[in-house]
Amino acid sequence: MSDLGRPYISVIIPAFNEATRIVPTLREVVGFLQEKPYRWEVIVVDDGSTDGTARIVDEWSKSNPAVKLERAPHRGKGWAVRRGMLSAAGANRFMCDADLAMPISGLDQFLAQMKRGYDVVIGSREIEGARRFDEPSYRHLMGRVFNWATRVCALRGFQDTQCGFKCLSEQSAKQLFELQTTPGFGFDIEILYLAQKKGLRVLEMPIDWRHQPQGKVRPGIDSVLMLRDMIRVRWNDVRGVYDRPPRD
Ligand SMILES: Nc1nc2c(ncn2[C@@H]2O[C@H](COP(=O)(O)OP(=O)(O)OP(=O)(O)O)[C@@H](O)[C@H]2O)c(=O)[nH]1
Ligand SMILES: [Mg+2]
Repeated sequence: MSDLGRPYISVIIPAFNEATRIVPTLREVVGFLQEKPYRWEVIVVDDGSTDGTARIVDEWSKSNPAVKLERAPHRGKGWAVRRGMLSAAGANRFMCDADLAMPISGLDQFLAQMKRGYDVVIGSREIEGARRFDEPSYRHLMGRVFNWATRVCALRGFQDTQCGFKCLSEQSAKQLFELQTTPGFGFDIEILYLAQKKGLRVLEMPIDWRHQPQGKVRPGIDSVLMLRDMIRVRWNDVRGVYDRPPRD
């Protein structure tokens, strides 16, 4: 049941040069959602892939109108997710990495927590109950150091800000992504910072995580850029950037 009326869930997949991963991912995600009693849509946001990702998704959307392609100029993951979140129609909006490091069946738990009244539910690889598979230990260590730096510099209260699986209600997606300024990988911190600032109910939920090779994040340089972005978030706040009244 995916073609009539307003979706209960929009699954937003940012995709940059994902031609090899996007087909198995769409197969899994669409296969999972097709069994559900609720309406849904999948939005793939491609911002300038050069490997034919957009063409593949376009083909899918011809045979399945609930799969949509959004195209944008290249600006980074953060801006792609923003585009998807703000163009979505769902009552719940779920961002989902194209590598499906969390099996899509985990979506059920997110929706169950949203039903309990949370505004934002974020997947976590660090809190009790999370299970990580196949991750090189240097990568895990880098993640822990980064999360520690995040807590020191910008944002307390979360063990894992960077997980690529997060669910927001329609209202919180609009409220937070409207205010987003970070185009790259640091956007998660800004969104969570804003969620705290606006007093939203956020749950950090343990997930199963299977490390996938050929990731897009370059651990060294991207960590530095994200640290710069989180300092910028603090500076934006001081300057009142986040105090703008919401648009209608
Ligand atoms: N549209 C768009 N998507 C991007 C961009 N950079 C990364 N992504 C997407 O963001 C998601 C996350 O990238 P991954 O390759 O999973 O990152 P990773 O290196 O595995 O990082 P972890 O999952 O945290 O271990 C994927 O769906 C990418 O295609 C970008 O510039 N534009
Ligand atoms: Mg990944």
